[in-house]
Amino acid sequence: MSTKLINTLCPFCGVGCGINLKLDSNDQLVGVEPQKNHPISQGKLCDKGWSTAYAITSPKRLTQPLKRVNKTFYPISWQEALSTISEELQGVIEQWGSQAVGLISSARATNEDNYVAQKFARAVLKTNNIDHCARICHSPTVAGLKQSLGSGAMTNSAKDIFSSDLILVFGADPTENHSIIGGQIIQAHLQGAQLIVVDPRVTRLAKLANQHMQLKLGSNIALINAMLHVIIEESYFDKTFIKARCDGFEHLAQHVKSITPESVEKLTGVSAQLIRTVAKAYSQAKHAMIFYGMGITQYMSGTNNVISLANLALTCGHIGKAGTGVNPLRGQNNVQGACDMGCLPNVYPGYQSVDDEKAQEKFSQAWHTEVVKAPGLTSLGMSKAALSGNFRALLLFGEDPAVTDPDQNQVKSSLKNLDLLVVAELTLTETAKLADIVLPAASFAEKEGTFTNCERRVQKLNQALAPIGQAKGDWQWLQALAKEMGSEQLNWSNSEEVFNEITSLTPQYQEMNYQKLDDNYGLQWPCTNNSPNGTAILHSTSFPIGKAKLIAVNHSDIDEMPDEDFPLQLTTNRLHFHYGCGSMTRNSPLLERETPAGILFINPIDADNLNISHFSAVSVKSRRGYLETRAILTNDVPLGLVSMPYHFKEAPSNQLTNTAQDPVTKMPELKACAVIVTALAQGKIPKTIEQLQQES
Ligand SMILES: Nc1nc2c(c(=O)[nH]1)N[C@H]1C(S)=C(S)[C@@H](COP(=O)(O)OP(=O)(O)OC[C@H]3O[C@@H](n4cnc5c(=O)[nH]c(N)nc54)[C@H](O)[C@@H]3O)O[C@H]1N2
Ligand SMILES: Nc1nc2c(c(=O)[nH]1)N[C@H]1C(S)=C(S)[C@@H](COP(=O)(O)OP(=O)(O)OC[C@H]3O[C@@H](n4cnc5c(=O)[nH]c(N)nc54)[C@H](O)[C@@H]3O)O[C@H]1N2
Ligand code: SF4
Ligand SMILES: [Mo]
Repeated sequence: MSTKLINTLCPFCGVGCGINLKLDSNDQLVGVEPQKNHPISQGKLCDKGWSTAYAITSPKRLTQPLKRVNKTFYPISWQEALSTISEELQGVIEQWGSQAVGLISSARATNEDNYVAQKFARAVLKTNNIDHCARICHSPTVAGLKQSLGSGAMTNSAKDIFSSDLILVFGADPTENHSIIGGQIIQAHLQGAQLIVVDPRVTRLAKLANQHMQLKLGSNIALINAMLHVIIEESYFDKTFIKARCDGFEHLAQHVKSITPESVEKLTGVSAQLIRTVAKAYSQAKHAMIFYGMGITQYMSGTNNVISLANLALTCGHIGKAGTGVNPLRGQNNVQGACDMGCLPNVYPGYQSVDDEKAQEKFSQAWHTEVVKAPGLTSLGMSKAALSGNFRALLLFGEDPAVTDPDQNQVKSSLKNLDLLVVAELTLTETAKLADIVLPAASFAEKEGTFTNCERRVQKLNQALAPIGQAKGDWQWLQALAKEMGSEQLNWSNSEEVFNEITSLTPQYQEMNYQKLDDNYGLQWPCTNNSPNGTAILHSTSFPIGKAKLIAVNHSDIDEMPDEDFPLQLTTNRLHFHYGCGSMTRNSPLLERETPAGILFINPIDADNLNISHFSAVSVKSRRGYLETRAILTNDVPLGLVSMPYHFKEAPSNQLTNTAQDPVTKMPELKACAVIVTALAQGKIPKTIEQLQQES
């Protein structure tokens, strides 16, 4: 049987591995394999990558538009779907104004889809109410690194792992979540690089590391300030680099003068001696590279946590060279791109501020229409305004906030309160079940476009299959909707034309085109007149803001500490075998057999005190919600801390999580809240959230 291979990209995480989709002679998908020469994945894929076909060919795929009447969905034509949406949207805008409508786009969809989404919001709906999951992911990175370095992206490339002498993994679990990079970190460590892990849990890398700083939840700034104290006191800092390239050193030095390692031992749970050892090792390494993730960003102190890590790297001069840098492991396959495309309420494509007059003029001219001047609402801002009735209609594609946003009961109430909810999806997710109109979306295998990975590499996605049933690509249905609303704003005949408009307006993408991307396994931005072949390492000679800023920041407590009623701390994390809301990975029987649908990790001593045995049913309750699940006893979580993945709609950890937010970015504190865990009767099967809510 002859097979055809289509070069394309893995649709899951931000590593951006190259996959080939294998088609038989009837153009049916028969398998997936890694791309041999791909610059990052180099012939490898993780379990999710190998399992992508299950998500594309799942019998659960939506194949035609649906309209909900009470609890039942009826198939309708595209024409009926588009005219219904158009009428309702225009009705809401007439009555409530454009600030009452908005759009949530998708870090899983292409740059072209995201560019068109924000243009639809800004040029057709006339609102800056556009956001996506970066809000609850790396928005503190975008805000924090922008202040410190002038650019909120990974400063280096994945390949730098192999030119680093010391790798500091701070609040990230890459063997689970960025598995190919995680594997490369292990390989570099085996070849001699020191590995240091800072994490409250004993992750797989923590088990292999030279040092594991097992800090208490949310004590990052105190720990980093104490490291800075040692680095400055012992003169380990890079005087030449600081003098030439940084502002604010004197103030920072003064700020950390009294923050000795001893003074933060109790707060951080890390011994002063270990803080001193790691401060010396990091600062004295020739090339040291920081990787960080959600353990830094998903806190009320998220933006300051990021600034604090930038302080650490800058003070030691570990930036702008091979094997160094501050590297946020961007999560979703195209979250870097969705941010680059301006799917954020305060910036146009290329991070050009919506309140900057020059940028307003540039986009008004390019789009032949007046743009709104005030920044829009964030995703959680839209939910909040929906609850109070000030926000009435939401278009959403490729996100499942009913499972992935904090405080599930509140999210569902706010979605139910809308006059119009439209969801474009691959399958009927928990959020789609609440929609008035559901649109069938084409999957990554069924479209052409680009994704931007965590190392700023813009890569080409090639279409392997025709869209299933009547499914449409996201920018294509947005274009059809704009036409239905009488707008001629979105006029392109293919994805390449959209990309060319992107490059004309996004300075970082200026010199890119499809041919060049195809020829080079993608290009890393900035790709400009000065760097037509892209840029592997940022800030090598200067920062976009001139000198980098050292900004003194203080520890602040997490919002909800354990107390008598809720005596344990809950943190949430990820499992290697499942992804996000699980709507794609859970179609794979191979991935699905790996874990039960919902788990709680608990320390054996806590479990013993609560009469909980391995795999038994437990209830978990917070101030916001209640769920039942199974306990897994493990020393990987310390005493007093329990942890849950957020992938399972049957036992969604976001029933429990807190919406307390970072004041700068509105990032909710997804990594810490207080809960009470109770053993359920022996032999009992945990009830799903649906069963529990039907009963109540
Ligand atoms: N398999 C899989 N891979 C994924 C995803 C998935 O759902 N499944 N999602 C993708 C997405 S969207 C993202 S954003 C990335 C996220 O990737 P990661 O950032 O690795 O995500 P998490 O596992 O949520 O959190 C990372 C670590 O932070 C630790 N942590 C918690 N609190 C603190 C703290 O106060 N300080 C420190 N230093 N550490 C702390 C946790 O114990 C955890 O090990 O993964 C991407 N990759
Ligand atoms: N408690 C807790 N909650 C968390 C986190 C945590 O650590 N703890 N992490 C947060 C983070 S970092 C993130 S990024 C969010 C992620 O939250 P979401 O973005 O809601 O999660 P995903 O599962 O990636 O959802 C993407 C959806 O897009 C659909 N999809 C895929 N491709 C396409 C496409 O091309 N078009 C369309 N229309 N749909 C498509 C998939 O079917 C899937 O249902 O979750 C957040 N929630
Ligand atoms: S590491 Fe990420 S991009 Fe690579 S195969 Fe796994 S999920 Fe896909
Ligand atoms: Mo994320």
